[in-house]
Amino acid sequence: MRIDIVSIFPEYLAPLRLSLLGKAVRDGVIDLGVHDLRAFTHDRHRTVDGTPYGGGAGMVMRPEPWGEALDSIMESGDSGVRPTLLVPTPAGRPFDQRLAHELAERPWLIFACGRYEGIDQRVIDEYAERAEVIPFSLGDYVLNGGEVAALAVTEAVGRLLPGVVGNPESLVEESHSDGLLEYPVYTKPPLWRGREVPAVLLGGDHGAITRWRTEQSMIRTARTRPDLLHPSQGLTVPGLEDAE
Ligand code: 6GU
Repeated sequence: MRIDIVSIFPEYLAPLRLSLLGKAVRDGVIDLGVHDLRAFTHDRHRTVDGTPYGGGAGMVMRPEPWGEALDSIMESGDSGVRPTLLVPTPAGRPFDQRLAHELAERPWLIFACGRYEGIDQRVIDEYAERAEVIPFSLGDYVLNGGEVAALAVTEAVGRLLPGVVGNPESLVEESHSDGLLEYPVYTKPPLWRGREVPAVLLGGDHGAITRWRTEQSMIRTARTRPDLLHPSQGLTVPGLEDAE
């Protein structure tokens, strides 16, 4: 899989070269390119932002450097491959394990990491003609920019690629793989500070262990993420077509 990331803080993406993902990059499983947006400016101050038309607080990222950066990246690739352009924004589609699996099937991801109040909308509209554009959000809170989100998504997607996680069994048992949170886990010693490992896990009855784990997953999910068990069903706004 090819992954390109455009940012005004390319150093922010350095952790992608560590640990399991770093090995995947060195092994060629992930072809990673990190690009400095300011390299695509031409003025002395390497300007990437401007005041918002219509007024308001904060700054908006100007379209020209984004156009040059994305053109240059897209021209460097196989023209037969339509890239997926991922745009981190708190106004995007919630990123989840289902989307991670979907992205792991794609040949080429490009992240456009904005800062400030976001990127001029015309950039999104322009590249929707050449890529599948997916604005996404990590959750209902605000980050200063898209870099942390690009790190999170690259790790969530990268670990699903064949050969990145040593034991593929770990991908089956973990949280969200079955729509539930993972059950609690224990290791040696059997007694620590007066706290025992649940007896069922030491008993060797694998049927009983599976049933206990499923029950624990249900309890944990019901307590901390009841929304996963009872998603609000097909809430619609009358008269609203699919927006954007
Ligand atoms: Cl993807 N970007 C930004 N800037 N803030 C966020 C986010 C993304 N997800 C949650 N907050």
